[in-house]
Amino acid sequence: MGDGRRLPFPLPCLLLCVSLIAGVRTEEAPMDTSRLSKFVDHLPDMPKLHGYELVDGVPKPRSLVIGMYSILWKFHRDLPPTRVFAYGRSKSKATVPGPTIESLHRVDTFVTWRNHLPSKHILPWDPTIPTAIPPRMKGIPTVVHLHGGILEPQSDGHADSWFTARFQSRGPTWTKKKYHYPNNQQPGNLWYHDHAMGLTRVNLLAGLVGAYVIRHPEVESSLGLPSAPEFDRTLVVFDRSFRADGSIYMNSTGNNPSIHPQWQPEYFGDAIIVNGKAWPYLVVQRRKYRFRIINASNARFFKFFFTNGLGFVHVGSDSAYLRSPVYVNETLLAPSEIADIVVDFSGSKSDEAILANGAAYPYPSGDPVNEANSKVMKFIIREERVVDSSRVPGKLIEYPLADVSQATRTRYITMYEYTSPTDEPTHLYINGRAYEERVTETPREGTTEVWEVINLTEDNHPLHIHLGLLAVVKQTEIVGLEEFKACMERRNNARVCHVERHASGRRSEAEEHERGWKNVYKVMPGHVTTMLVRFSYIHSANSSYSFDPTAEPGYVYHCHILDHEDNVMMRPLKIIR
Ligand SMILES: *[C@@H]1O[C@H](CO)[C@@H](O)[C@H](O)[C@H]1NC(C)=O
Ligand SMILES: *[C@@H]1O[C@H](CO)[C@@H](O)[C@H](O)[C@H]1NC(C)=O
Ligand SMILES: *[C@@H]1O[C@H](CO)[C@@H](O)[C@H](O)[C@H]1NC(C)=O
Ligand SMILES: *[C@@H]1O[C@H](CO)[C@@H](O)[C@H](O)[C@H]1NC(C)=O
Ligand SMILES: *[C@@H]1O[C@H](CO)[C@@H](O)[C@H](O)[C@H]1NC(C)=O
Ligand SMILES: [Cu+2]
Repeated sequence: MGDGRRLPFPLPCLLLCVSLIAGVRTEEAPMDTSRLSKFVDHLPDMPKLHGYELVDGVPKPRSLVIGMYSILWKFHRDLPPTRVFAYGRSKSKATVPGPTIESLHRVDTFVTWRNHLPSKHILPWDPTIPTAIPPRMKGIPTVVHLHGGILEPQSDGHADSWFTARFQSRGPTWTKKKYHYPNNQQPGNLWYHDHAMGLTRVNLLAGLVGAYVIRHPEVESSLGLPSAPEFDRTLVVFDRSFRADGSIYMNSTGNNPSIHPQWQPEYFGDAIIVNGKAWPYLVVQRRKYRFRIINASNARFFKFFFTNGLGFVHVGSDSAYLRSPVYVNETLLAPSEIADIVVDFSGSKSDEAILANGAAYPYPSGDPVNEANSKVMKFIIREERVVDSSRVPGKLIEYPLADVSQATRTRYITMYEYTSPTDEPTHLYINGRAYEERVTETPREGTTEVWEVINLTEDNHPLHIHLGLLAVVKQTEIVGLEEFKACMERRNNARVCHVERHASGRRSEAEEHERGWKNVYKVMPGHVTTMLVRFSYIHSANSSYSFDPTAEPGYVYHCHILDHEDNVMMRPLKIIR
């Protein structure tokens, strides 16, 4: 930003904060994970928890208690057990990722999330970015966000609604223990993960992630997609680095250590983990499978493809079914995005298919993939033919897109990255504003707005909006980028800087499978991305939510590269009526 608007750096780091960087061994290098054999561990299925109860065959609401525990987890046959933080119904049942919660449309699920974590973190963190720090540093702040959930603010897992073990310390906006998930939105794939202020990246790295599916049998069964549990699988994918003793490696030195002793702009791990195992394998039949792939990496993008040429079919995005299936040979998944795909192994010419990754990191301009992170998992395809009565129908489910002309207003959302004199990123802000500054995005319930998202950084930032759903209209290259950027850095006002004149370059279409309503969209650098943002359900014409969306503490929207979100590419979002 220009001089007039230079934002205060967070607290200078005194000696104290060095001692706060908790429980951390100092710089030992990560091990070379490429030494680990690939495809030796069988792909686990995470435990399933039903978010409903059947009473005389009728589904009824259910209350669950899910804890967060410090446990040891085997990520690979040849790696010693790793200390992780894991979700589960009890310590002995806790897993990484956590149990998959299966809920039914219109049947309430209640979850009391309990923190049983010790007082010291297993990973380094950074007290100089805005961070939840409990009194006397006792306990690890956590709060659970259901990503993709359309639900009340009190249950949304607001970053400042954190709590420590036994709810001893609570963040400033903490309201209640038992979260309410009404599940009265469109069927689809969600995931839950930690969202504590300034700790999201490390709490997820430690293992606090899990899948959540909302099913709507009346609507979905007629589609005929693979649906038996054996053929409808959730894959939670993330990347991690390890030390030779099995512990998770995260660099404890920041890229600007005199400003932020630990924070780095992007975490990348070299081992690719699927459902808690590094490069696992799965034996499959020669038939169709549905895979709901959740990218739970901090910063790694994945470009998935099969080495034996098998294609796949997108049937859903990260929030909803697509209107019709989209056939592709590769797909790019940003952090926190979800791909809902069908793979038909019956046409495979070989008896093995390796799911591979070809995305540079950081994406799109970083290092090419290497031997280790270019492979994800292996499918071993049985030889014998089987009868497969599932299908991919020509039409899936259509949720109408609003027309831009019906939008009630336009907002400009600009992404800025700030650097130190050594040109290393120090922090990132949306609209040049710190998270604590007063709320500026106050959409009205039931409306659809146009958000013009302007990326002035060099990275692709996956934008995620709590409560709302977004649909990309167009992406327009900025012409005269340097002039526009210089103006924005001085004035921080897109209209004053003539955004319409600059947003006149080449237009690129959203990928076909990303044209519907979504939760996350990858915002291209140097472009203005025009999106519709809708604050109502998409499967019903009712413009009111079933809860009060105006309640405290409100919502947030943010970049879903967790290292950016933590420092602090996140802003409050307050719904009005
Ligand atoms: C950790 O980060 C620091 C600062 O960016 C860097 O100098 C160092 O090489 C990193 N360590 C490893 C093992 O990558
Ligand atoms: C996928 O690859 C196959 C074989 O290379 C090709 O025939 C097909 O057209 C490709 N499909 C798409 C959607 O690109
Ligand atoms: C996974 O999500 C992370 C963070 O949102 C993102 O940086 C990464 O590119 C994503 N990877 C894939 C394969 O989508
Ligand atoms: C964001 O914009 C910058 C320039 O303003 C560009 O260099 C960068 O590539 C953009 N990021 C993405 C993901 O398009
Ligand atoms: C819309 O939803 C609200 C909240 O659930 C409900 O009170 C209202 O009756 C609904 N309106 C219609 C027309 O269904
Ligand atoms: Cu970002």
